Amino acid sequence: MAGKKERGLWELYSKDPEKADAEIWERKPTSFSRRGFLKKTGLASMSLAIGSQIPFFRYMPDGFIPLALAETKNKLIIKGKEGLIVLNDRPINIEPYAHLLDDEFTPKEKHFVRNNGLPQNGRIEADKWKLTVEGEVRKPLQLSLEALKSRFRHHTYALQIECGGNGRAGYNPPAKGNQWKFGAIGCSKYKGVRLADVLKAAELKSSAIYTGYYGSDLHISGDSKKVSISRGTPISKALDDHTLIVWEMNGEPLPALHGFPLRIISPGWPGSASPKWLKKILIRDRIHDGMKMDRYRIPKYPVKPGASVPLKDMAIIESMPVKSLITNPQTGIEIKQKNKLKIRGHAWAGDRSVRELHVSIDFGQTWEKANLRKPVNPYAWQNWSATLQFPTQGYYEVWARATDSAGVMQPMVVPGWNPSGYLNNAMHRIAVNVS
Ligand SMILES: Nc1nc2c(c(=O)[nH]1)N[C@H]1C(S)=C(S)[C@@H](COP(=O)(O)O)O[C@H]1N2
Ligand SMILES: [Mo]
Repeated sequence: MAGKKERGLWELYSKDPEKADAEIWERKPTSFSRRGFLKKTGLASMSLAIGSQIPFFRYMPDGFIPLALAETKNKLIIKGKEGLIVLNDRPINIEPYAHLLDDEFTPKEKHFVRNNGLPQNGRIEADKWKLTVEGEVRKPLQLSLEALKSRFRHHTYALQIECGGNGRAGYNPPAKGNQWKFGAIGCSKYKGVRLADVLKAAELKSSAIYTGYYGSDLHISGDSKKVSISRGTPISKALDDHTLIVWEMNGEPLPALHGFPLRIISPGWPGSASPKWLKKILIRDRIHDGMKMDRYRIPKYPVKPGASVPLKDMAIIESMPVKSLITNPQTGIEIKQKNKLKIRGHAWAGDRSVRELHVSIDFGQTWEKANLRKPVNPYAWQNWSATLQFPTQGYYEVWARATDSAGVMQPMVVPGWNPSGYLNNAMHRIAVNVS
């Protein structure tokens, strides 16, 4: 039973969500736990906990934790990324709240950061930088930044990068690793050259089937003989017109945290296939076996939550699944019942595009189609918007659900459990209090 202590939490939540979140976790009420489900709760106690009536209470799934009671708090701050959630500071892992991703293209200040090791930032001299292309090629290359920029045609695209572990926090039992919520996704504009053009110049041998990428960051142990991460993709992805070697993000040199001076973007695939501080492209005659190639995999068949799955039964993740965010308003908004609420966000679908976006204000009983824009180019996220009218006062949640070009929809609840907590593309929702 939610006690007196929860009374008024909604009020605090709508004024100062971070403080309210902190209070929720510090109180550790017995009626619900962070990962557990609410014990069967009646309308009266649920309303009391939220501090408001709940018009569509009857549609709430059993054990459902209303969003107003289920967020986390922020402690650390990283320079240039103020206001974002710091999940880890060694290595640096930071994500924005969903409402900070409202821009059409993600500014560097709001783009998530996922580091596996220790970047050598501050020790990087761009004019001495050399990119090596070797392995299964007839003409190995060593390119300075100048050579790369002058030899190949430039392309600028808006490209989405999402960490394979985005949404990991939703899995139960929990997976090890950064507990990403919704923010490990960004879509910024990048300028660079096509990886395909560079590989053409290096002349791929017919034995070339996979790439292996190496950056200059050190292993987290500081051991210079170890690599922090080295992943790659099948050659077909490397040859895609939108797989770029980039040096510019949103019209500026690539920021240090995002891979200055060079990185690859393999858009729509787990972010781990987009190496930062790029030094070497190794063309392989087999599936790359670099550091962490055994990670970013999911079971080939559905498994029981908590199961351990042998590596031979795990498949490498390629395209990321369809997903969307509500980026405006911020969750916890308070509105008057007579007013309409304009909401908007983004939707994306890995290698696919998004065909439709629907929203619901009654816990999924009915759905309304939102306006959905086409992507500015393939692999850019798509903006959507909708206007809502709430029938009565009370606590509502707005849910958003994208459908991709193949007809695949986002699930409402977290999808199939997997040991490392990848690919959680459950719907995003915001809390709305109508008075
Ligand atoms: N060299 C290097 N490249 C890397 C990583 C890394 O740790 N080192 N992390 C990868 C992972 S797991 C992700 S999700 C993306 C994140 O890119 P971002 O930090 O620019 O958001 O970078 C990828 N590229
Ligand atoms: Mo990642």
